[in-house]
Amino acid sequence: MQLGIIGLPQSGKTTIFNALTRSTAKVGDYSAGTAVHIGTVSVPDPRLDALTRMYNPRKKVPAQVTYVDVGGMAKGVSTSGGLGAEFLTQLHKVDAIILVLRGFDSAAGPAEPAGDYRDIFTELVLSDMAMIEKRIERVKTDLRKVKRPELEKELHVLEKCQQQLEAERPVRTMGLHSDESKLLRSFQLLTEKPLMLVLNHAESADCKPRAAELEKLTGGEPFALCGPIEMDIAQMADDEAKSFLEELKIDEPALNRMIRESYRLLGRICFFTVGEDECRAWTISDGTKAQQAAGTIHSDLERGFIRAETVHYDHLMAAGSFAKAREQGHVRLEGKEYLVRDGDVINVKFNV
Ligand SMILES: Nc1nc2c(ncn2[C@@H]2O[C@H](COP(=O)(O)OP(=O)(O)OP(=O)(O)O)[C@@H](O)[C@H]2O)c(=O)[nH]1
Ligand SMILES: [Mg+2]
Repeated sequence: MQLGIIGLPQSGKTTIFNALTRSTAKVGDYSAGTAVHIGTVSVPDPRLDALTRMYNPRKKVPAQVTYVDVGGMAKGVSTSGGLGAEFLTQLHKVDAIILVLRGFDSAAGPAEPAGDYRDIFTELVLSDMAMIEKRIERVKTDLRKVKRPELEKELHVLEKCQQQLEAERPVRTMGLHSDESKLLRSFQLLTEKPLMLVLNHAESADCKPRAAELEKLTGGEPFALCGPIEMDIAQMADDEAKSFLEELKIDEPALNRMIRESYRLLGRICFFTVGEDECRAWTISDGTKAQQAAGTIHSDLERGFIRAETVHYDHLMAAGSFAKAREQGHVRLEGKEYLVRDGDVINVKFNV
C-alpha cells in the first residue's frame, strides 16, 4: 500500500516525508527535485500496544504503510504544459495521494495554499481527461466495427467521467458502482485516488483561516502541521521527543495522527492475532470475509478454514482476558462468510 506525496516545488514534501518515515533525505534542494524517496512505516495503534501489554509476546508486528516522495512535479506546474511523464508513471502506481500545500512564506512568494491547490488539481484533472479522451476515441473506433455490449457499457462510463472532469470535479466523488470502477481500474485515474491535503504552515502562524479557506474549496478539512518541527521530533531519541512534547503540552506528534489518517484514507481496516509468540495487526479491505482474511495470514489457513474464533478488541479489553471474555459470551465462532470488523481479535481454526 503506497501513498504518494506530491506538491509544488519547495512546499515541504521531503521535509514531511522525512518526518513520516524518520528518514534523512536532503531537504531544500531543488536539484534533488526529481529523486524519488520511498519509506515504509509502522502504523501507530494504541490497541496493538494494549494487546501487547496483555499478552507480553516475543514480537509485536504493527500494520505498515509506504510513503513515496514522488518529487519531479514541474516548477510552475499549471503553466508549463502539464505533468512530466516520469512523475505520472510514479503517481499512477500509488493507492492514495497526499498533497502538500505551502502555508509558509518563502522565496517563491507569500503562501497561497488555496491557489496552489487549484493549480495542482487542474493538472490532475487534465491528466485524467487526456486519458479518458484517448480511450473514448479508441472505443468508438472499435464500436464502429462491431457492436459489443461491454464496450458500449465502457463508453457510457467513460463519458460520465468526461462530464465530471469537464465540470472540474474529481472522479472520486461520482459515486461509481463497483462494476463501473472496475472498468476504469486499468487507467489508475489520479482524481479517483483518495486524497489527503496537508497544509504545511509556518511555526508561528495561525493556520486556521487558511485551513478554513481550503475546506471551503475542497469540502474536506486539511491536515495542518509544521513540517520542520515534525521532522525534528521524528529525529529525536524517544525520551527526548517525549519531554519535548510534554513541554509543548502535545499528546503525540501530528505525524502519528497523520499516519493513522492516511491508513484510513486507503479504506483499510485491521484485525489482530494475539499470542505469546506475537501480537500482530493485519491489514485488509473493509468488507473482507473471514476466510479471505485468514488467507492474509497464510494460504493454508484460507484453504483449511473451519471457523474464526472472534472477539472484538473492546470486549476483550473490558473483560481483561480471553478466558473472561469467553465466560461473558463475547467470544464467537464465526464462519467463512463473516465480515471481519476493524478491531476484531481472531484465532483461525483450520485443517492442515
Ligand atoms: N518556514 C518553514 N519552512 C519550511 C516548512 N517546511 C519546509 N520548509 C523549508 O522549505 C524548504 C523546502 O523543503 P523541502 O522539504 O525540501 O521541499 P520539497 O517540496 O521537497 O522541495 P522539492 O523536492 O525541491 O520540490 C526547506 O528549506 C525547508 O526547510 C515550514 O513548514 N515552514
Ligand atoms: Mg523534495
